[in-house]
Amino acid sequence: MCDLYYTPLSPPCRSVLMLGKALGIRMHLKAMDMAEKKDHMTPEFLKLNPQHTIPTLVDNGFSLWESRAILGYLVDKYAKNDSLYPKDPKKRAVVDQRLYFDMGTLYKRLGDYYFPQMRMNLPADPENFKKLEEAVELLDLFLSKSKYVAGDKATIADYALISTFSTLEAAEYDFSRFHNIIQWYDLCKKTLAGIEANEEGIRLVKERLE
Ligand code: GSH
Repeated sequence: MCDLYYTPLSPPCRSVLMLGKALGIRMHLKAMDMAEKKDHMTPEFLKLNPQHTIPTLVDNGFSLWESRAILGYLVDKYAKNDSLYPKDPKKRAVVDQRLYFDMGTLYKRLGDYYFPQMRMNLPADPENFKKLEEAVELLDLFLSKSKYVAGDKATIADYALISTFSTLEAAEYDFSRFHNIIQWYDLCKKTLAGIEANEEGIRLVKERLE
């Protein structure tokens, strides 16, 4: 049995929730209140994760954080086959590239642009918007070459990027000109197992932004 420390508001947490659902893993969900109660700064939680971030997974005493590392671990340990995280070196390398693109470029730029506006009420920064736009263009380019983000089958990179992208949508980012992304997003909504676990968090994000 795995414990998952999470909040549905957090995109990295939602990718793990979706994958856990897809793989049918029984997870003991431990909701964290970081804003008011600072659950992530308690001595008990810091023992599990000194970096005090969520998601944090604890699998039979083995504690792991960084959502994309958790996604890979869950497939390696619990999936029936390696389809979502191929063992073939080149296929896995492409999945990893997309995961690092999500973490270091797309999600990073989403945060750089939106978080100061959402959390500190600061005005939008046009330079950061340009950088975000460039990252979305790259995602669209990747998707001009394959149905899913790392090939013609869904992988954990789709789980990571769907949670980022659905957050952009919730923030009313206009992606109408990115036709490959629109096709992929529709395809994932129809075919990505466990995607329904994204819904509660997206609803909460939208409520916060109203
Ligand atoms: N790269 C990390 C991942 O993908 O897991 C980011 C995790 C992260 O920053 N999570 C936020 C958090 O735990 C919530 S979205 N913030 C609290 C903190 O950093 O103290």
